[in-house]
Amino acid sequence: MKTEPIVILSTRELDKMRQVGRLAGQLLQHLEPMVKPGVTTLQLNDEAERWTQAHGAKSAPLGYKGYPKSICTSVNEVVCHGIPNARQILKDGDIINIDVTLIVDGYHGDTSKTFLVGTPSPKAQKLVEVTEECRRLGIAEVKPGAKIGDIGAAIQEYAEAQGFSVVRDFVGHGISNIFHTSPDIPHYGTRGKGKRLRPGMVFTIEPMINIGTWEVEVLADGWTAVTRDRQLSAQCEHTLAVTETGVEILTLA
Ligand code: EYL
Ligand code: CO
Repeated sequence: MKTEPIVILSTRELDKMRQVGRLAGQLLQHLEPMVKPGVTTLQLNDEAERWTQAHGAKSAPLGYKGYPKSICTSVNEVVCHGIPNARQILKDGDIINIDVTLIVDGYHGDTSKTFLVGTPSPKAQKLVEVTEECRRLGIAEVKPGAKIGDIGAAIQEYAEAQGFSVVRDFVGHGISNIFHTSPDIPHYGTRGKGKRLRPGMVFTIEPMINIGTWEVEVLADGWTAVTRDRQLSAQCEHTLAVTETGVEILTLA
């Protein structure tokens, strides 16, 4: 539970968040054509690191709490924080979330998307579509005066109506010149509960949606989170700012 105050960003800080956010979105777009059967998750990592440096940015995950790589690559039953690996070769039918966070001028842009490798099962494709719709519905709740609980409620209602479950153990987070700060943004919850949204707040919405149980476990490496039933999980993420009238998505390419 984070206890820092929720920061309201200045116009100048928001401009830096726009710059780094767009660059993070562009990195995801750059990696997309590489996501094909036969590529390793380490190749995706190394291209992300090369591109990031070539654009004058830094990878935020690298060295964060000892995390060993530049991006997270979460395949199939991996919920989040999968670690890129030279022996992990993508195959037809996999789904893979690529999660990137860049730093430019001290500010962070955090975004992720789940990609289809070849042709996954119809159920897997539906999971990915529902996860993207969950993010869209969560973002649609963001406006001054709304409550943090409105976001999670919208996501949870839709995910569960589609027969899927919402991960509880990982949440969206405030982000600015700090990678993870207040407020927490749960992807489940109750309308009308939680803190009120105000213009200048910046945070991520990053629902993790599972086919089976919402319960996760962390593998012995200390990072990789997997579904307890080893069924598929998908995720997508944007960094957002609350504006005077609604919301601005900062991590569009
Ligand atoms: C590092 C540290 C355990 C990331 C995100 C990399 C992972 C597992 C300890 C959140 C939290 C990325 O991108 C993220 N959220 O959208 N930790 C992260 N790590 C890490
Ligand atoms: Co992220």
